Amino acid sequence: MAIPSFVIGIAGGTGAGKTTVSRLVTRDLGDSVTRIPLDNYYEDLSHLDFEERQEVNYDHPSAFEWELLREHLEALLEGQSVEMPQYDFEIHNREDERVTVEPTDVIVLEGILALYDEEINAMMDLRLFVETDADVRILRRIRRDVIERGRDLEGVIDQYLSTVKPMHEQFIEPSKKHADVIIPEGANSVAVNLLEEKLRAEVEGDAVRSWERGSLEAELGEKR
Ligand code: UZR
Ligand code: MG
Repeated sequence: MAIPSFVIGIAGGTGAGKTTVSRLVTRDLGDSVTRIPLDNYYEDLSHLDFEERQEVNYDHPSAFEWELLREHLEALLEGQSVEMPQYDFEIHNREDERVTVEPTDVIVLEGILALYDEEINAMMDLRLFVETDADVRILRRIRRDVIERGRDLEGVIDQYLSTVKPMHEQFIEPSKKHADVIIPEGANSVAVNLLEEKLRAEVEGDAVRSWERGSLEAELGEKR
């Protein structure tokens, strides 16, 4: 078991390419990385029936069990394993089975609101926001939900207009200000390659330097 040395958050709107970016930047890290989908921390909604669960606003911060996620990240950072919940989109609920997650060198938290919670942000070494145009995102969302998940088009459009879009504007887009790096157009190859190299250096233990978050403006100012 390892004590994680590098925690990355990847946020961005639905269909932005977060999952793709998180897979690509960690593709050579093998067992040294753990990817945590924020979706797995949707609240347990077993007390509601299916119809009620369909009405839940899954794009609002209140849909997530932040406390559990904080506990789990803290435990992983201390080198302890956690029992991570699993989420089933078909039934809009948590699965009964949890999976054991062991701490690894690199941890990636990925999801629409991955940069929303202050305490969780404070645990991250690198915060990324994947920024992709809204038209591209909705087209991808339609492809995924209608073609791959068998939902009907009307429902996807209604959900987009009633919750996905307004919540994006209210909570997701503003969380961009917590990002260290903004990646345009999802899985762009230059950004992905830069990040891959950085992560490889972290895992191999020969990262050039680590830094503290903040503005470096003053550093330059002194030398002027
Ligand atoms: P990504 N979501 C569902 O559609 N059903 C659920 O049971 C849980 C979540 C959607 C959620 C959000 N919202 O837009 C999206 N809605 O999953 C986030 N409405 O996932 O980042 O992969 O797009
Ligand atoms: Mg995704």
